[in-house]
Amino acid sequence: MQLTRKGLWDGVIREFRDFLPEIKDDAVTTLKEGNTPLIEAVNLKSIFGNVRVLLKFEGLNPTGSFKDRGMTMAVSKAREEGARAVICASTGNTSASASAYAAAAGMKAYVLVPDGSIALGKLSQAMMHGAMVMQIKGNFDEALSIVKEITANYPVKMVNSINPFRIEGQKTGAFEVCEHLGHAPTYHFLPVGNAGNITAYWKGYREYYQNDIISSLPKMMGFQAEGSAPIVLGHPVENPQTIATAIKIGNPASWEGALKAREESGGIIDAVSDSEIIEAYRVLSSMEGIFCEPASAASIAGAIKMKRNGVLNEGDTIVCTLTGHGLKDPDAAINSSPKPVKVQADIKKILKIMKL
Ligand code: AN7
Repeated sequence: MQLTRKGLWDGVIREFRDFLPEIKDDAVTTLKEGNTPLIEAVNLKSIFGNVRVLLKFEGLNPTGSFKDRGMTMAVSKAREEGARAVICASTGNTSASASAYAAAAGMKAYVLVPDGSIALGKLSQAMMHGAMVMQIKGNFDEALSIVKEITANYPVKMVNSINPFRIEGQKTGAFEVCEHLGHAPTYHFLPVGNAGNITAYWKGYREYYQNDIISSLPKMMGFQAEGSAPIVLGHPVENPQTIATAIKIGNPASWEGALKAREESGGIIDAVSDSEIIEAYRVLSSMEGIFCEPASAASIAGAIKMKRNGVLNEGDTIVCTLTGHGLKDPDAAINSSPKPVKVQADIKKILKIMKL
């Protein structure tokens, strides 16, 4: 028998080369991101009836979030240009991804995160990958404006999604959905923070449509957390609040991109409450065996809300992007679950608890 390369995956830059800006091969920095599963939510029939629900589980990327698709592009491009260091402001996942890809590229990473508002898993990643982690006594929006000022004046490459290469890489999520399904879904649901991802998915769908790879486009459905919903309100939020720290953002960088996705696709940008987010988070992990982080569950919470409001019809196919892995935020998981039972190492007592 001979070995085959069946199933091997070379990362989004090489796999989707024809649809991405050119990068010299020796600058490509990849952790083989992408190729995440599109999982059918078979147990959610009680909620969704005959609406077909598919989950794009981006938590299975190398650093546990969708950010890796954009980061491979941004860091590879920075490396090609000869940059020695990258910088980002982050609610956590961007910092984890930037730190990992910078380490792989042999570059320095500087990350600015809001003190006390970043999930433990994400902080531990940035620290382990050797980034210079700065915890700002302020929120994400303040951190981002400092990063913008630094990159305007110093030779450090910005890898927030204002960097257009981030959006280019992230659009590959839409390509994969089309490849897996064989067509575009009717609706695509996403959580919205800085609105980079909804901008990127819409760009990806449009490019496949323009190239006749798909013959219809989905309606883009973006969901912010109620206490951090600037796009829904139509103005920045000074002091954003939500349990979903990843999307605790009051002044999104890609605001215009989100409006464009909504208008061109005939979709919506709406809000879900923290309790709706937590309900969806728990439903997914307990009924489907899929553990995403709270911000990711905003997409499912949005889909549940749309089903209840009669927006979704029988026969519709919807895709929800689950942007990050549940292990990123163990505190949120533990705080929203019943406490484990403490019991002595005594079989009788254990059997009693098990009601056997
Ligand atoms: C799990 O890491 O903004 O609307 O700095 O981590 O493209 O911003 C994270 C955002 C959704 C929102 N889900 O995506 C950051 C950061 C998760 C996230 C979003 C984020 P965008």
